[in-house]
Amino acid sequence: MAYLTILSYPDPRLYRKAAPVQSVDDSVRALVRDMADTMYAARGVGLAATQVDVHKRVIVIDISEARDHLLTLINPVIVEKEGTQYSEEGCLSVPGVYDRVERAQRVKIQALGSTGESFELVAEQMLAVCIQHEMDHLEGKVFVDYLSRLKQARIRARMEKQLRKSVKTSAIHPPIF
Ligand code: GNR
Ligand code: NI
Repeated sequence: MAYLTILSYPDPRLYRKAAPVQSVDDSVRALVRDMADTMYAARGVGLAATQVDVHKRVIVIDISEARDHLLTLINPVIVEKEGTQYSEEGCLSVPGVYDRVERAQRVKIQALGSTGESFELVAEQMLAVCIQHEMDHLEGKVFVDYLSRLKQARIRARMEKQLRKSVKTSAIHPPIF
């Protein structure tokens, strides 16, 4: 198992645009495995490579209750979208922050799976929200960017305060490994 470090908002590396995967080879499959391990350990429903500082168009998602339905999306493209829905979103890169975001109700995407096969998928509700949230990460966008300037400023201040706190505690209690 390999756990990757998840970048925290407002890290500028979250604003980089990811490049398409040229070929789904063993190094990409190893990245998918490490991202899945990291997502499950962090109890997230999705993770984009951008969040672990790898700027390639790779996403893992698992919205199942049993956490046994891994969906891998490589180079995903939205080919159709319709309707609107609002839901409370959270992000592993912005811990503790949840807010309402507008998304398409239904999306049809085309992507490659972990064996390099091309497939289409129609998603609605929660899965559609998750796919749009993760695809935003690949474009260098975080859900916080949709909130008001005031909320963004508050979230930044809170994250910076948390960072200062963790820097202080790690100085007092240096990590053992
Ligand atoms: O774990 C996550 N939960 C979540 C809840 C509502 C909408 C989107 C998400 S994705 C998030 C994991 C994450 O940050 N993925 O980028
Ligand atoms: Ni996220």
